[in-house]
Amino acid sequence: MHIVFLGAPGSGKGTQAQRLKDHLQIAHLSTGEMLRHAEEEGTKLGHEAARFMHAGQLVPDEVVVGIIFDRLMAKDCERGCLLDGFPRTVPQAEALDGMLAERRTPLDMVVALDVPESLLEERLLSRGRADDDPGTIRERFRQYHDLTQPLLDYYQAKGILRRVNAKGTPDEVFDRISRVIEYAGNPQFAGKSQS
Ligand code: B4P
Repeated sequence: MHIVFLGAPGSGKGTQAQRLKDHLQIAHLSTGEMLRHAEEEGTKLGHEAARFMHAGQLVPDEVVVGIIFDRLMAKDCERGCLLDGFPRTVPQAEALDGMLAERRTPLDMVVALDVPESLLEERLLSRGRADDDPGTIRERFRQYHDLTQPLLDYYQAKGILRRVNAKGTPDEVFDRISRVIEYAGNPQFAGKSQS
């Protein structure tokens, strides 16, 4: 099973993907985490990515696509994976389609987390990561609107977009996501969520 988590900065992609991977027993691929790890390790890639992340900008497509391509080839992704924060642009989505078509493993679902922007800013400011200061947050929202939001139409047209209200506690949001996945016929969730 291949699932993409889509949402604005701070919408809870990482928070929810972490929970879901334990239920589905599939790999969790977070491009944000991979890039921050590369920065901590002081690699050339990390150094280059940090310039963009600290400015609130997206890292260039070819860099992120290269990382995901290598990671998708790993053994732990054979049963599928949860993509958290990738794709974030239409060219990234097209590259993912190409990669999955080569493996003959279609993308099953795109879960879009909907949260009002005022709440997002509050969450990010209280998280306090290096890229969470007010100026950087504004730029990250701008990039989201310009480059990532068009993916909602992209996946809607493919019929695999599922929008989830991501306002509320992490438990409440997880319950809604579980229902969406259960509805799509995943047996791991049968009987878990209440309506
Ligand atoms: P990411 O690491 O993906 O970070 P994010 O969008 O800020 O956060 P996320 O939605 O995962 O929110 P989280 O669960 O942490 O990206 C960071 C940067 O990496 C990007 O800006 C970009 O530069 C680069 N990058 C990553 N992928 C890329 C790509 N594909 N292409 C190009 N560049 C890329 O939650 C946020 C906070 O809210 C946390 O403190 C959490 O505890 C809290 N929270 C979560 N759910 C909550 C809830 N329901 N209620 C209250 N608080 C909640």
